[in-house]
Amino acid sequence: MNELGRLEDLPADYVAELASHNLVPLWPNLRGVMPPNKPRPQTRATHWPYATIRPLLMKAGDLTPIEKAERRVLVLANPGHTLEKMQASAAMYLGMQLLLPGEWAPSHRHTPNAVRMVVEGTGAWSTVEGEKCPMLRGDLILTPTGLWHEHGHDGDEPVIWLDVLDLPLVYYMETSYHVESGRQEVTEGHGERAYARGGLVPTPVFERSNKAYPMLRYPWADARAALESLAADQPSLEAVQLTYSNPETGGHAENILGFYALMLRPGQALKLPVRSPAMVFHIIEGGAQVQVEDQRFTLLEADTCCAPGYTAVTLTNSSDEAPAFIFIADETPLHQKLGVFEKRS
Ligand code: 1HN
Repeated sequence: MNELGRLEDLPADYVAELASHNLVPLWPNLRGVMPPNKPRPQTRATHWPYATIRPLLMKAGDLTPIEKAERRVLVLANPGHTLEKMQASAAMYLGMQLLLPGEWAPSHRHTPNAVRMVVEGTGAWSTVEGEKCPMLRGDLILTPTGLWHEHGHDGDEPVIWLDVLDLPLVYYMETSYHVESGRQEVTEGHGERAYARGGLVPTPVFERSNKAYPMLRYPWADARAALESLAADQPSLEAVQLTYSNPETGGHAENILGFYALMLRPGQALKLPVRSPAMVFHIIEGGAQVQVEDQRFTLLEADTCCAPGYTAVTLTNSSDEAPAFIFIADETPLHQKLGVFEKRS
């Protein structure tokens, strides 16, 4: 491959004159924007232990009342993107949110898509477009683009959850904004009841659901039972994994990011294929080693880590006796829709 000319090879007054006309020579930058054979991700494999986050988040509870925060969140920022950008990867934002008993995070809607993975505590709820969703450990609750959502807490202990948003992408596209409102009216109907069994969907004798997002809450009790059942049914299945899907379309639950629940059998090591999307791993139950090329993290329950795309990742259950349950978020739907999805091995 040819060595291309550098910026320093050009006369400084020429470069300055170009800049004064809003012009830039391509060749000194060409390899940077299009490196040979594979991308050079800014995303770095990063581990955020829950034991580090929790006390700092509780301190935020002391320091900042909910009225002054609206959403009391510590952002899990990837140092490869610089902390100010608040990105876990190119398209993914992660935050750990605290709601204290009696608090209310007011209703709003926005263009970025979000999900919540509940980490600890009971008594909190999210009302999404009129549907009141209880928040229990391991539940996944969707707040897709444009849907009203607010969080409240009738319990007596702190509730903490992990927010996953496609904010970096939506912000980059200059399409990110929000709208506020008062309290929502709670309406009838719960997607997780209507679509309680995979493969059996409500039949449109009169009118088919016109909801773009018919299921908003995916209870952990159901996801866990489905994983156990899949593992028992297929003892030789290597990746015991479920996709959180839209039960009407069969596609991904949201448009940009993909969400999955994975069960590692006792003692299992699972080598994932090398693929283009970045990934996030969050331990719901148990513990796991996450090996990202030559880096190795030991994840305990409620820990979170991320891996850039185009890297080899191996997940190993830390226990020989009990399964480990992992929540995964990735950029697959985005890559597939854009036609840049790749699997290398
Ligand atoms: C948001 O709306 C929530 O509703 C949490 O709980 C985190 C981060 C950026 C933008 C919007 C929420 C968010 C957010």
